[in-house]
Amino acid sequence: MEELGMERVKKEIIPEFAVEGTLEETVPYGSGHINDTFRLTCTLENGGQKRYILQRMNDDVFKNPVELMENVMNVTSYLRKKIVERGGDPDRETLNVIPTKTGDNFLKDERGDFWRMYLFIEDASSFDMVRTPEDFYNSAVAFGNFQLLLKDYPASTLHETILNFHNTVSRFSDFKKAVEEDVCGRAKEVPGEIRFVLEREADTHAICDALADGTIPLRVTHNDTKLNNVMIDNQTGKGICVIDLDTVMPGSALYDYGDSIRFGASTGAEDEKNLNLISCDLGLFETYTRGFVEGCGGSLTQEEIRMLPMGAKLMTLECGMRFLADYLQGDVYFKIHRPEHNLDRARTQFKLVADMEQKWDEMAAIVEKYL
Ligand code: ADP
Ligand code: GN1
Ligand code: MG
Repeated sequence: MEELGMERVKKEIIPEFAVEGTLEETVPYGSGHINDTFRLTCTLENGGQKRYILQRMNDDVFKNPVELMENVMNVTSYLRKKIVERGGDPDRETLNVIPTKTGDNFLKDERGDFWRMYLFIEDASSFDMVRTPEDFYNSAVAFGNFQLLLKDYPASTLHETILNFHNTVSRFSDFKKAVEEDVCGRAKEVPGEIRFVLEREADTHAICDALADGTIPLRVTHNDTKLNNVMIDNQTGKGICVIDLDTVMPGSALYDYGDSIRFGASTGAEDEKNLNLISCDLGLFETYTRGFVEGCGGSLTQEEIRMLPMGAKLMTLECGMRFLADYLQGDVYFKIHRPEHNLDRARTQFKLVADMEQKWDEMAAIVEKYL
């Protein structure tokens, strides 16, 4: 995708959307690795303000933005109904798509880029690090609850926006291919990291096999449950809204649980360079487990609960493989902000996996309590 000029965004993109009031400010926003996000502030005639989120969808990552937006529209209108039924505020508790002036749910601009707009969720924040265990607990309840709300959603009507997104077996084979092709000649710099992944091939089958033989059920899941994909209400501290719905697809509860642990139960940032600062905090692991099981409202099966530690380990290993593969391929998928950014990210993930392996019995004992 091409670089974005702010003037072009203001002149050519924003005027196409049905925003209220006069545009005052447009700023790049958030720290997601995939889309280009902007926050818009408009002044209303009555002197009030209205804010929006504008995103250029990443069509290198999402090959079919039209299908993606179909998923987003269908899932958000389903959630809206459920939220209204329970007496909630659908303008804050789910994403709301702002149409274009011609009534479409996205804009395809002259260059072929895809854009969409959401109502900005006010009085709420998303965090890149766990501030307090309460935040992490509340995010767990929100992600668990998200899955519960979508329990009866007709999964077969969802498009698979990224094929085999959390299929760790196919992720492993993609990784091996990236090592073999070694298009940038970087493999020789990272033999230890590559070996770390290759030694764990057997593990990559655990969740795929359990899904295939029916040991655990296929569900509608979020699949990208990083802490910064949930909005925490500034007043109540509760997880008010799950955002970043691009990867809502059929999956396993273990994916949603595991991805949150990988990001939020780490004692350091995803891209921390000092690996001595990285470990899996078992206090946070337990806090999240409690919140997620509660949020799922009794819908998790005993086998799913038993396999939660495997969810945490495999989502972490998978993410590490993806970061390292991207490093080997020349940083073409995840946004990077410095050279070796993806390598640093991969290393934190492997450090976490190794730490989880050390703490395996304790992790198993913690989840046992929630059976
Ligand atoms: P990415 O796929 O790149 O991660 P996200 O959809 O997660 O993109 O958006 C990036 C960030 O923008 C989020 O982490 C959040 O801070 C902010 N954000 C996204 N949507 C909204 C919204 N509707 N209201 C307020 N903030 C939002
Ligand atoms: C990406 O979009 P964002 O930043 O929430 C990625 C996730 C990774 C995550 C790692 C569509 O999430 O799968 O786990 O980065 N999203 C996609 O931080 O690939
Ligand atoms: Mg995000």
